[in-house]
Amino acid sequence: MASRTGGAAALVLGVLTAGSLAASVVTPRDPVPAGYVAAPYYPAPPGGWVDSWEEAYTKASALVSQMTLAEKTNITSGIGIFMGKPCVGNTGSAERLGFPRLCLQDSALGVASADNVTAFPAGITTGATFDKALIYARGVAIGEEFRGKGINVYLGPSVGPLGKKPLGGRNWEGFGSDPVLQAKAASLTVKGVQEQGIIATIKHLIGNEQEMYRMYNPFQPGYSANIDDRTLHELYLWPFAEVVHQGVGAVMTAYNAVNGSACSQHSYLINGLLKDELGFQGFVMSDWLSHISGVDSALAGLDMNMPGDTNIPLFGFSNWHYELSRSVLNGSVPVGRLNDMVTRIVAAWYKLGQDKDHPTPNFSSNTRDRNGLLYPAALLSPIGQVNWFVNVQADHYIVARQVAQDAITLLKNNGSALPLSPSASLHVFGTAAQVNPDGPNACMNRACNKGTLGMGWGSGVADYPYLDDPITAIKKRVPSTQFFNTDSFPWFHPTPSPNDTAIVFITSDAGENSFTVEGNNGDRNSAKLAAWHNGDELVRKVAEKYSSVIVIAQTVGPLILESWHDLPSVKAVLFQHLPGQEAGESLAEVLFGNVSPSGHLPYSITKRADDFPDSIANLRGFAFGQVQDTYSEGLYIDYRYLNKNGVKPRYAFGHGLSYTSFSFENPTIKSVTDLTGALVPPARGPKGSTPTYSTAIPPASEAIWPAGFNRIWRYLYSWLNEGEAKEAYAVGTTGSKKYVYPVGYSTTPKPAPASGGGEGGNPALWDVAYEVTVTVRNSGDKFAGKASVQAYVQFPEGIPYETPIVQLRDFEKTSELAAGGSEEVTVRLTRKDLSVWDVELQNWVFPGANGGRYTIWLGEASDKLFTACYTDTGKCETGKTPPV
Ligand SMILES: *[C@@H]1O[C@H](CO)[C@@H](O)[C@H](O)[C@H]1NC(C)=O
Ligand SMILES: *[C@@H]1O[C@H](CO)[C@@H](O)[C@H](O)[C@H]1NC(C)=O
Ligand SMILES: *[C@@H]1O[C@H](CO)[C@@H](O)[C@H](O)[C@H]1NC(C)=O
Ligand SMILES: *[C@@H]1O[C@H](CO)[C@@H](O)[C@H](O)[C@H]1NC(C)=O
Ligand SMILES: *[C@@H]1O[C@H](CO)[C@@H](O)[C@H](O)[C@H]1NC(C)=O
Ligand SMILES: *[C@@H]1O[C@H](CO)[C@@H](O)[C@H](O)[C@H]1NC(C)=O
Ligand SMILES: CC(=O)N[C@H]1CO[C@H](CO)[C@@H](O)[C@@H]1O
Repeated sequence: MASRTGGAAALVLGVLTAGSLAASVVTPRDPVPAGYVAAPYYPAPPGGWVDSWEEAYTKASALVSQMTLAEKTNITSGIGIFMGKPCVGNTGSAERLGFPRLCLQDSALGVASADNVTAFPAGITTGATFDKALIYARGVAIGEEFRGKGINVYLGPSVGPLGKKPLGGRNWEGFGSDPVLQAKAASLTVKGVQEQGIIATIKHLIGNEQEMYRMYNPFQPGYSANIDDRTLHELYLWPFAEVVHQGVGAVMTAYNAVNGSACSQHSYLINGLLKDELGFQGFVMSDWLSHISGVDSALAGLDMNMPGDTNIPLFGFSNWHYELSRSVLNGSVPVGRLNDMVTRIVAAWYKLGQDKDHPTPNFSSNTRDRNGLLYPAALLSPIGQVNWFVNVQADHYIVARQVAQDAITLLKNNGSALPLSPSASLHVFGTAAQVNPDGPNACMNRACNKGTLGMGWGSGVADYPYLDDPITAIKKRVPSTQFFNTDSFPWFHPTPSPNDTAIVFITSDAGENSFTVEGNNGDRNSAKLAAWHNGDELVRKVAEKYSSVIVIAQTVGPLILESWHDLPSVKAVLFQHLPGQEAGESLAEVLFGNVSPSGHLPYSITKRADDFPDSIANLRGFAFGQVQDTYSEGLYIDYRYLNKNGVKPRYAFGHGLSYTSFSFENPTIKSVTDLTGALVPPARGPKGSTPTYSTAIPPASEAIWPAGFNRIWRYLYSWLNEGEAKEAYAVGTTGSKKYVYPVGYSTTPKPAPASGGGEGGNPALWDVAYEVTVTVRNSGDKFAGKASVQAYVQFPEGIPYETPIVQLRDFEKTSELAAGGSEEVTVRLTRKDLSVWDVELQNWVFPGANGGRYTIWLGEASDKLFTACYTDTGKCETGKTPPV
């Protein structure tokens, strides 16, 4: 979503620039390339037919049936941006019936714009742990903090962008450039958060792989991500399916378009894929200020408009609220659609138990003072207490530090340069070793890269309560450490002794396009994959003088390391990713060998940026009309592309070293559900029933302003003037004017898709087909350590589908194994893991149905697969040559 204050400003500026450029020349859209179609899909499938939601829907329909029209439309829309009350998004209420305003708050890594909260490590850092238990524990802690602040809806986690473009600005908010890593990390996060009674929001649906040109404005549509059906199912939609299967309460659409149609009003995407095929039962909200139509977005399946305004905010206008009341009275939006919208929202509220003892918000997104404007955007606003300074941190620093520590990814360690001895002579270079001298929160929305880089910028941030920086933790262990707080090699520098070890900190930042930082407009469009502040040159200079150099990167994503990686003095390279508030001790514990590093790369690091094709390596630049971002690489992103094309990366997806070594012993494979002969999943069951309400247009009186109501200026309401309400009602009941419905609009329900049937799709897709078990031994003799077990599938040869050579399907991490110690680890492969999306059948097909050997490869990285198990023979082998 757009950030606190920058979003609106940036949007307005963007409009002005585009306008003065050439308003008359701009055509509405450049053509979407041939073959990409946003097909109509109507009507919106109502929610409530899945068993696990039945109780919530029963309660919801009892409440909704008592609501007036204005109460219903009040709940589906926000009250307006910066209206206080007090979150980044706030719905209207139906107070008469005890339904409160809902508070929706950023960010994916902790409570944004609030005091006394934990700044957790970012998604990309969390993904790098490859540790399910830890990912879940972080979700629990995040959920506790959102609850403690009285929030209803957590605006996370993010799995879109998926991370196909290394330069993309918001990849760091998600968990890594692989659908399964994203899917499992996001669903464990959702589980942890929702168990605390907070509605989680999976975002952004879909194709938001770059920041530039993502937004619609009156002069230019947002870019169109053109994605074919199979690629959408097997890559970009996969994590959404998994998280819907987990029971997520909310989905946020993306700013951009897919196949030419804006995601917030894309009927095929929302009605077809999300609500029918994936059986999503919660509610769908727009991203902030991306709502561009009233009737059409409702018909397309959108349920909530955030933050309520039209896409030019602060004029007191909304496409919904009073307009939605009008659209129902005048018959353009069927009453049943509105009832479904409200019921979905109210059902999610009941499902998460928010009708019982849910705290009310006790903080303000708009100020850190105790008292503030109650309606900041209203100008003439009463003042009152807005912050109660509730400390929600508990002991969450422990899980935050554990994630930061277990994410640290040791890429290179030549000659066992690491760990360091406490008697080492250390010279530290780079401003990132120390917290920003102006304070860790000095820049609004972290829109600067100064000092330790613990998170990217934009709406996906939280305020640091403190930032434990690396230099403090290093000096605690080696007080004699010399620190050169500079990103340029000092012009006068005495020749170091051969015993001196240099540690060089470098960074690379990115964020949301509401801010431009050092020429980077959200995406890394200016810095590209080089370290910021000439960090690569700093490393080279240090490497000239010192005989032992350790490079530490705080980074949003991959960097090109080639200009210094192979210099003889560069002994070790570590990625801290984005460590959040616990950047110091977590690192020092690893540097000094108290723990072995155990993080693994959640993306590949190539030798050159153009080792990837143009559609991955480059951002789409300006075009008159709609920018077209066509996914011509299909399934082949990250390691899938590199493997197919025989391009050796510098470091492959999943790579990460330890101070010790591990062996995989006694692998076994067990068939759990026999899928022989079952090309497609068993036929789905019929949909359960959904709530029924009267379909009659409600009387105009239900939407008329109450007498003497004291309106707040620019606050968005759901009422109409008496004349307007009566006029609309007359249109609706006499049919005197007809709404021009979108092409393909229909009120006849479509047949239930064969690939659906439960939350996330056909329930049989989650049947476990095989379990693979292996004993992992710490084969070193000195250090304890945690091992990552990654399971990749290789499809049978000769099947009629081209598939990537290997694809991650499951992962587990061992507990800390003492030298010589071992642990049994089991990974699981479901029917879906062994299937491909068949675009003709519109179903998941299991090409091994008539035999055919799947190989399940196990290893510590995508290029270290030395153990193989075969589904046809049920046998396993170790010491194999990896397939890539
Ligand atoms: C995009 O277009 C392709 C090709 O026509 C189609 O298969 C796919 O379903 C479309 N996706 C969406 C979300 O409309
Ligand atoms: C809509 O919500 C606002 C904010 O909570 C409230 O003041 C107003 O009374 C609500 N309208 C209706 C019809 O309940
Ligand atoms: C603030 O938080 C506390 C504790 O979570 C909660 O009990 C309370 O209702 C919240 N609201 C206010 C206004 O204090
Ligand atoms: C009904 O109201 C909506 C919202 O103002 C408007 O877009 C639509 O065109 C109206 N329909 C008719 C038939 O007038
Ligand atoms: C490791 O260091 C040794 C000696 O400094 C050098 O000969 C060797 O090439 C290095 N290996 C790598 C992989 O950098
Ligand atoms: C370097 O370390 C060795 C072994 O610890 C020591 O004998 C030697 O004096 C040190 N040299 C310098 C220049 O400090
Ligand atoms: C315990 C704690 O961190 N309390 C802080 C909560 O926020 C207020 C305002 O920022 C601080 O003054 C407290 O120290």
